[in-house]
Amino acid sequence: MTTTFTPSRPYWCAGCGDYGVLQALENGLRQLGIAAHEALVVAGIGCSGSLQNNLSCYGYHTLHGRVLPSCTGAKLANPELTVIGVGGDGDGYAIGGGHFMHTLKRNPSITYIVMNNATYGLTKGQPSPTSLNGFENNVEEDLDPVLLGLSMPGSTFLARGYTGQPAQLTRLVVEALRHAEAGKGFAYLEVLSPCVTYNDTYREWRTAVFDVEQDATYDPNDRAAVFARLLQCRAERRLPIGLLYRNEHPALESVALRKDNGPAALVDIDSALLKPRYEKLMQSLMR
Ligand SMILES: Cc1ncc(C[n+]2csc(CCOP(=O)(O)OP(=O)(O)O)c2C)c(N)n1
Ligand code: SF4
Ligand SMILES: [Mg+2]
Repeated sequence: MTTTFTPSRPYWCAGCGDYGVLQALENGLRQLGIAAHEALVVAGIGCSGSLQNNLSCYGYHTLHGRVLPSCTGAKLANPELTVIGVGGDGDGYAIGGGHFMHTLKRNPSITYIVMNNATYGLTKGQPSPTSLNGFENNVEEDLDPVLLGLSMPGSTFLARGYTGQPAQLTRLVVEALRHAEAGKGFAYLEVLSPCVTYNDTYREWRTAVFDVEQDATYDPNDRAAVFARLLQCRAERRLPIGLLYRNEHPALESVALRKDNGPAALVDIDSALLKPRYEKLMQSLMR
């Protein structure tokens, strides 16, 4: 494997769920034989965002809430790259919530892993969009991002894992990476990843999770049935995990890239066609 970056050791609190996510992602990349120089991990701001420092592939620590536009840009510039976004529930559903919705709608072939601990861990435990009513005086109802994803017509892959079930989590990471690698679009994987310091939910989540893969009647291809089932789970305060929804829809890069120009990162900027345009652009920037 080509090493492009020397990873640092994680600095999360002992017991933080994010260790399990790092392990599952490392396992998934290894199982699919994706080399370090073939992958880019874009991370948000938060404890979860530091995950990118612990991998040896290309990494980019973007602005708070901007994981998805950064990933989409990278994928459109170089569709051959395996692009993976990682971040927290605050990063992805609060400041980055608008990008989440539009990325589901656009369906670029990237993988997005959200470490949901239902709090802002890095800034010491404020409520996030997924915090329960009552947590730290939160007066709002908690967001279910999978239900949001189900309401978006372009959604193609919605899954949820739990760090307390590591074997299944690795399988879900592999499934998500496969979906994006096959050019089928946006693979969204939320991981219930407890923050042991500011919102220790291990005890509640261990009993609240409902593994849809253990239910032979659950059909992830039937949107209306999935909706009904997830609403029922919500009413019962259960947390469905597993591959929750799968659909087919054209991937963004298959419809948005111009055939005549080619993706930006793969274009030969010395070509007779592009060199004059490139030089003109550089001159305009130096004025
Ligand atoms: C523009 C901007 N606003 C606010 C902050 C402060 N801030 C840093 S991390 C964070 C929230 C992190 O929560 P989450 O995304 O859930 O990550 P976690 O630490 O829980 O993994 C906030 C509000 C910031 N860095 N930048
Ligand atoms: S504060 Fe919470 S989310 Fe951050 S490293 Fe510690 S346990 Fe993990
Ligand atoms: Mg969080």
